[in-house]
Amino acid sequence: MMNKNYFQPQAETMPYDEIKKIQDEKLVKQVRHVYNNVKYYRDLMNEKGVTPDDIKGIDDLHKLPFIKKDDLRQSYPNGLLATDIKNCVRIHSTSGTTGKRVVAFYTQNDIDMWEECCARAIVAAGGSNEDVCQVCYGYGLFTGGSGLHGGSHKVGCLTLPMSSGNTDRQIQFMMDLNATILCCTPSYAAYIGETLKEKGYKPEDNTLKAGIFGAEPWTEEMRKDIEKNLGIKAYDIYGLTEMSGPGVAFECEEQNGMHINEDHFIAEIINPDTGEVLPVGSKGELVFTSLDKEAFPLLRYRTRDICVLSREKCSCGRTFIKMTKPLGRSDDMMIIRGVNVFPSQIETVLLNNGYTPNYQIIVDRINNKDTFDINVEMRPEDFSDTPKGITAKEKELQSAMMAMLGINPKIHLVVPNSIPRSEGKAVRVIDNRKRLGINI
Ligand code: DLL
Repeated sequence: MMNKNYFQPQAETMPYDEIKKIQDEKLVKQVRHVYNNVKYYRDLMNEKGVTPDDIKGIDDLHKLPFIKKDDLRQSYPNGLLATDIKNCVRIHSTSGTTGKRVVAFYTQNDIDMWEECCARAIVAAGGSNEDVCQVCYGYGLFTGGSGLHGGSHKVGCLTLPMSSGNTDRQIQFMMDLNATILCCTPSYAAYIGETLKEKGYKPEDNTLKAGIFGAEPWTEEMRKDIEKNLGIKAYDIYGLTEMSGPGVAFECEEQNGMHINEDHFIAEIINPDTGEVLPVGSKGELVFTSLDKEAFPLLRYRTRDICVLSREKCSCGRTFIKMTKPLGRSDDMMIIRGVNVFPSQIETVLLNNGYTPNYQIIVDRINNKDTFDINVEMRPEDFSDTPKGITAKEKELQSAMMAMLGINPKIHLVVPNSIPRSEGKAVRVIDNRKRLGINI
């Protein structure tokens, strides 16, 4: 094997039969842990007539019930917790389909495993303890900031915990502290690239060498643009809060699909309509089972991300299976400015505030920034209001949306009955980012 850098070479390059053996053993243990500690999932297993004794290894995985976003909503906040809450050291959270968010719990071991996954991604992008890693994913409930931050620590990089936003300050720190690795959403990376250009910097003026970008769909064209404007190699990283956060899968130097950390997660592809398991190489919905998580272990979680898996040999020497970028979703979730948004959340806010569910969401990407507008039909009492009064109502609704979604849409109150009614399924979302080739 060529001399490559891996964070955990033994795990990352083990032959498939060893991976399978590890998955077999861990799955048997994990099913027992979940069955014994999570009533909600135990009931699902009982309903399906399956017991832990039926699961002898990954060939039996298909016998287990799926778990879906809706199950997480029903178990809010801690119905899927598999350990005493006193063993937990942190939570993160992401949007649910309506008002209730998903809350993911972590023990210290869960955090360590997650950060190691992120460290693998950083090392695969050429990172070492000589690097300066600028983390401008959001910190807080979102997993992006903490995940890459923890990974950067494990690698021993000097970590710049910038969080997102304040682009002038990002650029100042990047330049003054000689950042070498940039971690953020691809659209923010593109925006930083544009801003640098506007300020008169050339790509060679910065010390960056690599970027680790994910949390939202992006295209190969965007990758080329970012690489050119920043003078770096841009790596994709994938993950979801339900499985811990970023680092479930990461790109290596081949930049051709992301290796899934198979010693911690089992990946399956299913037909989203029937739930049937499809062979490797088929396009379908990605389903994950977390093998090591103690606090919030999910068995057969349906991600709703559509992708293809491949076990082709990779020139980087890693043996973990690869996934393509998500090629779309099997539900109506949108990712706007890196934040997951469901139309049902918007509907909940409208109904809670006395509006009818006649609305239209218009999303676009202009100068690498997502725009987010919602047209809403006025309530009868708004209709006779003055322009100033209407602006105040729009602001009020915007605050309510912000509280639910975590991002600010622009609200436009429009006259009643002006939003086209549909005879079939209402067209609630107009996502103009599709014209950029983004797999929404
Ligand atoms: O977005 C975790 C993350 C943070 C990943 C930072 C990468 C970097 P959630 O907020 O729970 O978690 O959103 C998960 O985002 O199901 C995908 O639909 C989408 N997603 C994540 N990574 C990618 C990617 C984080 N590289 C949802 N490309 C997932 C496209 C992505 N979509």
